[in-house]
Amino acid sequence: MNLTVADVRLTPVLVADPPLLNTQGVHQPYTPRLIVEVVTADGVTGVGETYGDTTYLELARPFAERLEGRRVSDLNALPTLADEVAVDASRVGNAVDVGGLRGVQTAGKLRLSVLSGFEVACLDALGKALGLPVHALLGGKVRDAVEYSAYLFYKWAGHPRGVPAEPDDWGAALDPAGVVEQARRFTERYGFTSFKLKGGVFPPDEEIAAVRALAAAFPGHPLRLDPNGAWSPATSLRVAEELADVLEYLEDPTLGTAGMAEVAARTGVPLATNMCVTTFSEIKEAFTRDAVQIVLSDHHYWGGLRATRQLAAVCRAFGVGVSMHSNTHLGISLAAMTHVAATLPDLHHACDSHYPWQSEDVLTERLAFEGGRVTVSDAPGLGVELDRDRLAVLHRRWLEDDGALRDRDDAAAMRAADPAWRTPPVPRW
Ligand code: GKR
Ligand code: MG
Repeated sequence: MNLTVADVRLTPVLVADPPLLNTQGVHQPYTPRLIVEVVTADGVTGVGETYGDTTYLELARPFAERLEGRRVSDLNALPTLADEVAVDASRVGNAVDVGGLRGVQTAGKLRLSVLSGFEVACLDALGKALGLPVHALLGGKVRDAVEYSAYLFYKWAGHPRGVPAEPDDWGAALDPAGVVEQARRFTERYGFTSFKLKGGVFPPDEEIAAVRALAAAFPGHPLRLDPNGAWSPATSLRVAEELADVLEYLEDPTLGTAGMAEVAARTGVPLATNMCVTTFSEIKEAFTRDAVQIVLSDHHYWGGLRATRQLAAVCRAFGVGVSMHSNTHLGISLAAMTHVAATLPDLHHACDSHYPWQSEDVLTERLAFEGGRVTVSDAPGLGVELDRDRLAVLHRRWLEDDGALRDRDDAAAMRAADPAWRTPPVPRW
């Protein structure tokens, strides 16, 4: 068996995305992702997926060159390769719109996000070569299916008039009734039983009303609200107090460890984060100050599936819960998330996934949610197959784009509807 990497293919794509609202603006009609293929000397191909914005591509290209000639089993060498890849630090700030939603953006984090796509591709190739599923390479699954939450968004019916976009059949959700209707569709289509609402879009009282409406429509079901740090500690405490009886947790109500610690000290509602703790170096202060009770891991931030397991171990040591965050992603990432989640013993909250919002994919067969769960594949590797025709179509869209959509920019997308829109101050309320 020859596990040497003979070829690496990088294919940036633009994927249709509905007009989902968040505190910084609205999703663009198409979002960039990068598909990574690693081919061994024996002709085994492994696939991975990560962010596709320009800054990530600029790192992925030299990373791919360095990977050739190494073995797909040399996973511990990947961080060194990532460190060798130079980052033009002055460009890091360009990702600021979305970077704000992914925590503080740094060159080191960009490298880890790029690394994650290659690690997943190497694991997929290694699993295929050995005839083992990725979860087995991580030590084996402890569950046969992984539970996901319905990820609810305030949403327009369509992208602004004149903006080229794919239509979607979710309709608008701009008030409590619309949010409940969206949640019903999620349960009908996918069987989800826990719900997360992306907040920070409307004044807090409107979002409190939406969560109250969800609690009335789905009594006893786990509910979360995530304004991406749009509130001051005082507002966060008021929302926590008003929703204490129905929230499973409040996610990133306010920005920064100090603010999160201030809120956590004065409410019994657990606080979760994918913004305050996004790197190993942020853990010590946040955990010792008891600023967060649940860390939402994301293998794209943390540097891959094995790093996600390390994070879970640290969380366990501190008695902090762990679950999973998601940005817009395709089926390769959902497969990777499911494999690693299947191996985490202390996963007690449903994971987040944007996947139901993605009508397009690069796989021959979409992953399915049944009863809100994705079955853990026991097929070799990730258990997914690339659809080259679909990949070519989505890549062509990227090639034909004039550059406007190649970097996610939710504020720019919002300006198509409201030319006066500026990224709101923090805290917004
Ligand atoms: O897709 O609008 C979005 C989300 O707000 C995303 O960017 C966040 O990173 O889903 C994420 C979150 O939980 O904060
Ligand atoms: Mg979040």
